[in-house]
Amino acid sequence: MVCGIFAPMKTPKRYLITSALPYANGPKHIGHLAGAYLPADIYVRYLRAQKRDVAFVCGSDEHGAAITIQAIKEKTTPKAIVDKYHALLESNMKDLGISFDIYHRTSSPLHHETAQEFFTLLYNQGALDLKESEQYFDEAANTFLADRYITGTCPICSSDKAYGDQCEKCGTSLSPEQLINPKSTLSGNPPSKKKTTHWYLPLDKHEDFLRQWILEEHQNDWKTNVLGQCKSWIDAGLQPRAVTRDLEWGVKVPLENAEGKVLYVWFDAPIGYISATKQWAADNQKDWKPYWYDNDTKLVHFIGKDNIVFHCIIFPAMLKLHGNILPDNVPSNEFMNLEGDKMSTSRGWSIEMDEYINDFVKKDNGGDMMVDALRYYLTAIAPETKDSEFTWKGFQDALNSELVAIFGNFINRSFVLMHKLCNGKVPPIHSELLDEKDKKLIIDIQTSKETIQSLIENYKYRDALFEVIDLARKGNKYMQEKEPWIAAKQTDENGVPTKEAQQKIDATMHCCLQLSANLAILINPFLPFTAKKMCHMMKVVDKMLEWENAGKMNLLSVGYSLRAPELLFRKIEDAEVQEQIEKLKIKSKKMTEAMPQNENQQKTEKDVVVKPEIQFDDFAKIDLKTGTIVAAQKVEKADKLLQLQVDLGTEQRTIVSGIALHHQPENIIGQKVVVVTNLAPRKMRGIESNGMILMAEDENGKLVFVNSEVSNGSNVS
Ligand code: B3M
Ligand code: ZN
Repeated sequence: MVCGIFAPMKTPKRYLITSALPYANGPKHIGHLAGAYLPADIYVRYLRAQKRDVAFVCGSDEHGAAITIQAIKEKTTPKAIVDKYHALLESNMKDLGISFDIYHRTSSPLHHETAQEFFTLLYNQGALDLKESEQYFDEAANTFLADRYITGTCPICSSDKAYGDQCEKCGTSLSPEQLINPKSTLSGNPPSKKKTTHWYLPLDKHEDFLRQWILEEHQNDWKTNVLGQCKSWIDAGLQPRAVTRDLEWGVKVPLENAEGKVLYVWFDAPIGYISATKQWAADNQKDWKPYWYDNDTKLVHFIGKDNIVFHCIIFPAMLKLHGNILPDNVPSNEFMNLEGDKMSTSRGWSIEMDEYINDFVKKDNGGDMMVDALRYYLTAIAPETKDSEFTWKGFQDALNSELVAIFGNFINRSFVLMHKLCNGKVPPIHSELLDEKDKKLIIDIQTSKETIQSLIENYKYRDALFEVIDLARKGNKYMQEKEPWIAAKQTDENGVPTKEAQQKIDATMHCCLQLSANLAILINPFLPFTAKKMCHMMKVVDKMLEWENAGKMNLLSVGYSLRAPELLFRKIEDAEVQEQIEKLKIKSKKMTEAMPQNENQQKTEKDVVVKPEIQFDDFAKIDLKTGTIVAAQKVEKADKLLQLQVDLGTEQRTIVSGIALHHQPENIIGQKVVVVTNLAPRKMRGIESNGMILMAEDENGKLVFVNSEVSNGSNVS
């Protein structure tokens, strides 16, 4: 039985699975793990168990301002930074069971070569445009200020910590020009402007292809959050993107007249997937090319939601120009919060992978079992469709009442009873003696296998994991109903169970043990260390974990003696929960206190919107009238502006409004609006704006119209 909602898929010849390359600028927290690494690892472990040809590649992203700014902070060189954090990230991922086939790095010569070759091919095709523009410049530091070298206030959410490439609070991608009150990260000074030339990828020329490929071809198989973000980007009109920067640290632009220029980090980083594949292939005597050129390769990028535009729009446009295959899917997760607040390494409100490893895995009562405990909880609360929240209490509950009480309990009881009632051996079963309960259990195992398979192939790991737990729950119920300990009391004159009673016990325990073996196979992609331990208890080799074995009822041979049960999981005590919460509070207090003054003043939603009190007279000065938008068009060279003609009943006004990122001109003709009509005229991009329309910000940060169903020119008071 296949889970009804999904159509069966054709099996591709090979898979190339990537996880976002983390910046090697510091430790990464468990929110990152839950977003881009753990789901990919589950998928890959499943594919390997299916004996599919799969390469799982990742590595450190070692370029860009993220690295050089950290080097300034730590008073060292960018090279020292990437060496230090690359080693840390590589070892953390390994400790947490993330089974990359290769964890590469973008500072490697092979990567530089690969990225330069990529750029050159596009350049030679004429696919890149050279343009001169004025860019922000820091006179004191004598350097151009792109991306994270410039900060300011976000035009969308008003956070005063937005970077020149992105606002981390609301996730909006920005250009330095959009920042309000920009200042240099290096000197803290307001920047000046200076002319420079750069190469641009004209995304606007690829808009039709991207719209067709994403919004039509993938409208049914990509996640809604991914499609939604892509749609708003495409609808807002794609703009040319500079793919080079004036910086020292990075991949040098491979052209003669390009002194002091490097590739933009978001141009070279995704090419890191290709260089990693090349290195992996070289290390394993394989040919890398089919993984990037053969259409029968399924390429899947696992990422967090702040990376969507790069993986769904920019990189695919690059891949297409370069002649590569395109991703089949980009399953992006939302964010995982922590104890009621956004996770943030810099504010200390986080659980770093490294911290968890030290506090739980490398402790006496820890080990791999605590890796699986974390993998369990992170999958159970995975932010697959919306932001989710990690709490230490939730971790404790999930562990104690699901993993220990359901899964661990079933395996433990099966092994204990088998030793007690069946001499420590797999007992025989007579098929003619199977009752309805036995038969139902056998069907349940098969059904679960198919459901889990279908869910995993459709990137629904939470539900897949719950299905495994549910099967263990069915096992507990089965054992409880069959009560082999009662049959054991039907004894003959020597005190041993009667033949009939023993046959009943044997049938029940046989089914429980075969279910245990099945559970090992089904849990393996999620909790690989647990599956391995179960194999050890059953004295079977890891080969048993191959997916095709799931659903079988002869995995353990009759008469085979099994080991005593081992401890699969341990409970989390209340004191541990308290300790972690305290630790989090202390860490965050320490780190926010150490921050420069203006950075640690966390704004609440209210701080952003509440303005000082005004008197009625102040309000009465504002002339508000209703109107209708009768014409709308984009303002040239201004991403955010629309030029509107608004009918106010007695007159028409030209109003320039910053809503272009939120509304298409053709969709707002006829829209009723409220207008501030006595605002002094203001010139924007050469157009005089005579008034302002009022907009409201919805919960997603989108600007929506304040509706007014009255005739034009009515006073608003
Ligand atoms: N390093 C951004 C990030 O860590 C970036 C991802 C690159 S994936 C090619 O969110
Ligand atoms: Zn913002």
